Amino acid sequence: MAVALQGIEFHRAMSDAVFTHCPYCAFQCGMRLSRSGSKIIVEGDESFPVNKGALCVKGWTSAAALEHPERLRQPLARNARGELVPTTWDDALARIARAFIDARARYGPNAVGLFGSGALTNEKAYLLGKFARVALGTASIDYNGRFCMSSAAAASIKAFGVDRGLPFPLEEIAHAETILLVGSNAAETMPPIMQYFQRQRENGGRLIVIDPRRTPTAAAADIHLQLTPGTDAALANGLLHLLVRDGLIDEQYIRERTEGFELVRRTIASYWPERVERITGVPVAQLIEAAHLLGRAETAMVLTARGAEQQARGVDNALAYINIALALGLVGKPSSGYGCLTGQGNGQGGREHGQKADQLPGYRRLDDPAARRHIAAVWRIAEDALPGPGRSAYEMLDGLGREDGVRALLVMGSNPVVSAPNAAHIMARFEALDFLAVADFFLSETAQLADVVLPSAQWAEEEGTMTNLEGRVILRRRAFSPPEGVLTDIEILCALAAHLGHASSFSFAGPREVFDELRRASAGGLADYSGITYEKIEANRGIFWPCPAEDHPGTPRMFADSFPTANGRARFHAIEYRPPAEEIDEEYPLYLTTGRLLAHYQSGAQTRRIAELRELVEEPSIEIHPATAKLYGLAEGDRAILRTRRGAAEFKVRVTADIREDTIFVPFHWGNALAINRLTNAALDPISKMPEFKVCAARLERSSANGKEG
Ligand SMILES: Nc1nc2c(c(=O)[nH]1)N[C@H]1C(S)=C(S)[C@@H](COP(=O)(O)OP(=O)(O)OC[C@H]3O[C@@H](n4cnc5c(=O)[nH]c(N)nc54)[C@H](O)[C@@H]3O)O[C@H]1N2
Ligand SMILES: Nc1nc2c(c(=O)[nH]1)N[C@H]1C(S)=C(S)[C@@H](COP(=O)(O)OP(=O)(O)OC[C@H]3O[C@@H](n4cnc5c(=O)[nH]c(N)nc54)[C@H](O)[C@@H]3O)O[C@H]1N2
Ligand code: SF4
Ligand SMILES: [Mo]
Repeated sequence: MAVALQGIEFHRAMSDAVFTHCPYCAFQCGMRLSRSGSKIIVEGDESFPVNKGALCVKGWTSAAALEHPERLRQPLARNARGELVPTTWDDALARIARAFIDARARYGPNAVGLFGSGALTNEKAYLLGKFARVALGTASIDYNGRFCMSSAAAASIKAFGVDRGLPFPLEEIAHAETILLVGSNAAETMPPIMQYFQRQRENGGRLIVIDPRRTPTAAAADIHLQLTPGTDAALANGLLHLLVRDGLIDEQYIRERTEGFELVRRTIASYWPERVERITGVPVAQLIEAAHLLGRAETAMVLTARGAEQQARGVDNALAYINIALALGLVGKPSSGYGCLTGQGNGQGGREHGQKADQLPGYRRLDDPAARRHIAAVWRIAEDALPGPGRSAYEMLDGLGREDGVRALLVMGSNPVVSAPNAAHIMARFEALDFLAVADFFLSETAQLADVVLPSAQWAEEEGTMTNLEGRVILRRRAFSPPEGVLTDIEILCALAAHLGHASSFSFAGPREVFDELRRASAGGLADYSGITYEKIEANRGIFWPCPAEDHPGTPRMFADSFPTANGRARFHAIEYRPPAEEIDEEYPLYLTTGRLLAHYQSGAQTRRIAELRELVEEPSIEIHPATAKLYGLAEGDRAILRTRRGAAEFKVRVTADIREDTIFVPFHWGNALAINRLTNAALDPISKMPEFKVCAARLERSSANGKEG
């Protein structure tokens, strides 16, 4: 596949090269870093079994961030004139500690908040959760993974009792006869994964992609179901309806390994193909073809990503697709099953070790008395000193500066004024804070609002473990020292804890010591890391959790015999299709969907600063179908104003027949006036609290700027 192979070149191995992993996505490609003169050389690591040497353009250019001129090299604090100016670490940390103590004294412990990230190593995510509960005693902690994996995670826990994105190694993709890939543009969001789909095809397998756009991923598929945004539950129910109708489900598996199918059978009975075509726009013939490819395969997989999950019914959507995998008896069978493709570098580990509002390490629940006892003992505090569950990410951000909300906040590893939905509103909430501190490598849009900015060490400058999209715990090694004046996030948290009078609970020499405590804290939990050591990771190129003992090899594939539910069975959930939170109408007649481009990462705080990536894509465009463009009198390169009920923004127009006529797409990698999140809808899923990034109602207007250009 061209996209997957683009940019792959192998360099001669340097003897002093350090093997580490890419700073960006959950694929966590293995790479080698070395220095040649003043240049840092990045090479793909052919020996790492996941990417096998391949890197995407973001990985190839990642070292440019390390010595970037805009990199933060000393702490900043606001002076009397309101400007951010350099200061000492001692002053910066003392200011944060003072602001936290003040907010707590005035408004109570929950007025101090932490916002973490799926970009943080396991050690940092763990330490941030401990810092909230032990050093601050606050319930107010959550993280950007709420905007990312929370719907699929909640669905997996409901259905299987545990959430490990892929409960099987990636390698099995190559051996699945049919794969249903839902709302994933993997060819751009994790290009090296395409080698597995390519091998699957060489083995005679078939790929079905569900996406409102004909993406490079959809173009690589045998069947592309180009659904109306927001209609996944109807489409999934419709496929299951056909599988039942045509006798393709696995009755024995359903009987022996699952519960709750009868209600699902009754629910999907009314999703006959013509009705599903009406709702989703996918022709009946295609529905039948896809259902038969899935149902008649010996081995098959259902994989979901953000397209179906980032919706106000994202959990329902994931559950509706899981129903298909269970009804076909796929879950637990080799080269088969359900999985979701995790997004952020440590999206998986980041949701396991306690930076979530409702969670303790080891994927434990904060409201579970046994979990509280276990963790309180590891942290050597009284059980009732542990706060209860707090608010989810968007709810916390929405409450910033309010009476009962967070008044003093530390953000570590996220840029929410660009990446949160309804971002203009969120920007105003940030401005209403009494105090904001941000730890980052760069002065991100969020850091620009801060009272204190802390310069953090980057990925290649510190050690730490990451858990990739397969649940494989890997080791990022340190290749270089951080620039002078820069501290690691772990050093920052420990120093800040000392300023708050909690030095003894945060006296870690480094990440290894934090990991040792994380192992003990996770012991006996669902995500059990207690048997994993740095040495074992190095010897095996990663260890899959759960790994409950040092002589345990780890768990590459799960669910072969049972599920970690009360009775060992997987659970079906009857799902009714419901329209998106905001439907299109005369005033706002188009669906706006948002997502990613190959060359940029997330809020763009890192990749917009890299010249090669900026050259690939300088600014965002609106993707519009030619028929729609004509309707609005727009041509390629014109500027158009895009308006939703939240606001308006002006973008360049990209005309493409690869998108549905009723849908437009804008990437979210830019800030300020170009931040598409100023327009998105913050309707939240009732269970996962995931915002509806993937669908809202919009309208287009010609920009007056076009007139000038004639
Ligand atoms: N280049 C790049 N790679 C990345 C990232 C990045 O920012 N840039 N971020 C990483 C992260 S954190 C994540 S979470 C992943 C995300 O990886 P993906 O989920 O692959 O990425 P998205 O572009 O958000 O969304 C995928 C697709 O969903 C489609 N879609 C929109 N609406 C719907 C719908 O209603 N139903 C369905 N079925 N599909 C719909 C979009 O058209 C889009 O092609 O990527 C990771 N990798
Ligand atoms: N419209 C729309 N919005 C979306 C999405 C969408 O599809 N559409 N997707 C959502 C998803 S899936 C996600 S994951 C979020 C991501 O959104 P964000 O959380 O904003 O993601 P990043 O841009 O990765 O922000 C990371 C910030 O932390 C810094 N950073 C990175 N690593 C570290 C570290 O180790 N330590 C410290 N201290 N700083 C670090 C980076 O420089 C950057 O400024 O966006 C969400 N927003
Ligand atoms: S961004 Fe993801 S796919 Fe690209 S090199 Fe990094 S880890 Fe690999
Ligand atoms: Mo994400």
